[in-house]
Amino acid sequence: MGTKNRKDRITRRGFLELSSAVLATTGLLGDANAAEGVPAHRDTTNTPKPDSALMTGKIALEEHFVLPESADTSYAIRDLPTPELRQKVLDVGSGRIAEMDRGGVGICILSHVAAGVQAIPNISQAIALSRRVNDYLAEHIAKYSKRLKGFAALPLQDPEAASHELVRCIKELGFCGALVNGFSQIGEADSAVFYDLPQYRQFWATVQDLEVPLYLHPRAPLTTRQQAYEGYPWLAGSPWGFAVETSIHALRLMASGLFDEYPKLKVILGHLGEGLPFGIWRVDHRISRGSGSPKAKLPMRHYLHENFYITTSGNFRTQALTDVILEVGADRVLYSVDYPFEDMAEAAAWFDQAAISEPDHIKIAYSNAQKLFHL
Ligand code: GRE
Ligand code: ZN
Repeated sequence: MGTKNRKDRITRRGFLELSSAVLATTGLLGDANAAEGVPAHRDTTNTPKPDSALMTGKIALEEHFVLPESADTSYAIRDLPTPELRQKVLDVGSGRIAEMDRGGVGICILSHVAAGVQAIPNISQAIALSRRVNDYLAEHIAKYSKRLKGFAALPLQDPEAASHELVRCIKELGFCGALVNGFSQIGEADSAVFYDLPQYRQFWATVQDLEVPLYLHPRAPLTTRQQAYEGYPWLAGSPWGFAVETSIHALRLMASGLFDEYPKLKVILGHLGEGLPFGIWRVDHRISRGSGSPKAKLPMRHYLHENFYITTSGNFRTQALTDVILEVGADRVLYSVDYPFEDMAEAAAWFDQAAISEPDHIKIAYSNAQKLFHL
């Protein structure tokens, strides 16, 4: 096995030079024909230095706004720490478009900030808020319909209401799918309900029937359930807890047999897969050695490959991106920023120059998203 031996010999320093060759020999390099007919996307007209060329026309899908009346509530993100960030997340207009231009992003699919509707224990309030969020989003993106699209916020406190709201958002508001901020608090603040549970099967049936993806976005664990973070409460949020919460939620969905029942479901994970591409082999390995008995028929990695898409949001690291491409293939990786928590220009400065093949760059930047969302 030449490929294996060669990979084993790669040193950290040599890795970037060799990564394209490794992708080619492992069959993960994109088909060069995929690039045919695609317009030139490196806009060099205003940029004398070739290495500062901005790749334009990217599509980004973990990009957040906040409902004005929610900006100062506990169910909007607790850390809107600066006035600039607050102003950026409120802007669903020209300021946001200017930021997209700075980062070479042609289209953003917008979603409400975490934890949003998921953090409203009162069921009728959760239903009302999701309608308000979705109507507000539809009204604002209509003014920039070529640049801004929407993901539905869903009141998963009531699975049937969530199904109805998703249908309304797709069929009446023209949204691209849904973005859900992790588990829902239901009835009381100290509750965390995950969507592998039986009461959500009908909801998932609706998602599959509509043929739209569901973005499983992070939220932090409840403060009452942060024992391991004691003394380091900030670790429970975006630096680490986000990935822990979301990867466990995704593993619960896989292990429950959900994707055996609904094999066409499409779930999107951000932040280069919340650690799962790196860890999934060991999960299956330990299961195969008797540590665990999932209800699912197949190894977890099968579902990660077949039912998940992974975005680059807030994880601008070529070593990690290369691992994701090697694990799930470039056809399942999509560009994203995580604006305004991340910077459009910084994300582009990394991605546009990342040492991956040209066909993979095109797939991840926009062509995978064009296919997935029929854009
Ligand atoms: C996110 O939406 O992913 C996010 C937040 C808050 C801080 C960082 C972050 O909602 O990535
Ligand atoms: Zn986000």
